[in-house]
Amino acid sequence: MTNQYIPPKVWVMDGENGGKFANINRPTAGARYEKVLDVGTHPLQLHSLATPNGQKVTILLEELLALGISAAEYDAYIINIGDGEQFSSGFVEINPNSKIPALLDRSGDTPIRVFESGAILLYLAEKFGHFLPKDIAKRTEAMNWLFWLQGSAPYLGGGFGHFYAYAPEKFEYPINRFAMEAKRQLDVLDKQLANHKYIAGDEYTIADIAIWPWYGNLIINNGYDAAEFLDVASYTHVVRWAKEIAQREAVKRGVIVNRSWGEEWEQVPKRHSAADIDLVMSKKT
Ligand SMILES: N[C@@H](CCC(=O)N[C@@H](CS)C(=O)NCC(=O)O)C(=O)O
Repeated sequence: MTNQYIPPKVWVMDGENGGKFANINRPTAGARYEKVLDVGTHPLQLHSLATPNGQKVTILLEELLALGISAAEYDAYIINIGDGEQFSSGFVEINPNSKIPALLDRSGDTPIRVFESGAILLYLAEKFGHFLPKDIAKRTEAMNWLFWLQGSAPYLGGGFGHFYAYAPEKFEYPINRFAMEAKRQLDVLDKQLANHKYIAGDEYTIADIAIWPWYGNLIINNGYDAAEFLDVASYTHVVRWAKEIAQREAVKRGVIVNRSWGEEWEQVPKRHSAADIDLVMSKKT
């Protein structure tokens, strides 16, 4: 194996390294410019984008609304991460980590900020009392898989997806390493779903809502253009689960919120009421 790169004693950022997102990446945190976030009329204010991490939250909110929980009404604003909007002072106030999704709950006396998509799912599931079983054993199993997803998805997205789809060149070593890990993860899910209807048992929970946008999208929408490369069709139990969840009305609605790409009928950049989604969905022929 040849290796041309010798790391310097101390790493310094040396211009842009190419690849998608290179223009916004810097080794520092904090706001880069002043801007106050928009505020709508609902207590729940979501600032997000329809990437898998963003879709988790909008799917859960749509599932809650589908149950008739009107207190889950929300205003959703798009944060264009390619334009660096995650670095505005207003966004950094609700998420010092500058990554979507971020939620502000203004229903109480003092607004509560919630960042990290897993924390947001947990917050909303507990606040409204749905999609997280009450039974301690079932609840723990749902939490196991929720935390599994939060720890595993970065290997799929930041590891496999980055090197297979976004890096400026195809490098064999990281693609091999992360393809192996992505397939191992798919096999973990497949073995679990062979014996369970949903990932944490017989109930649809926030664990499914967290995992589906990552591994469901990989299977159903050929995420990273890698369905063939990873032979996703061979994980038959994951395929069964992914297709079943894709049929849920709330999932169909949630995945298009804060989206500004794709077909006209799958783009709801801002959402203030159900009508915003209905209108866009009605454009599908
Ligand atoms: N662990 C975080 C990850 C969030 C995340 O990586 N968000 C990405 C989009 S999917 C982002 O905002 N990236 C912008 C950036 O890195 O500057 C979560 O689950 O909320």
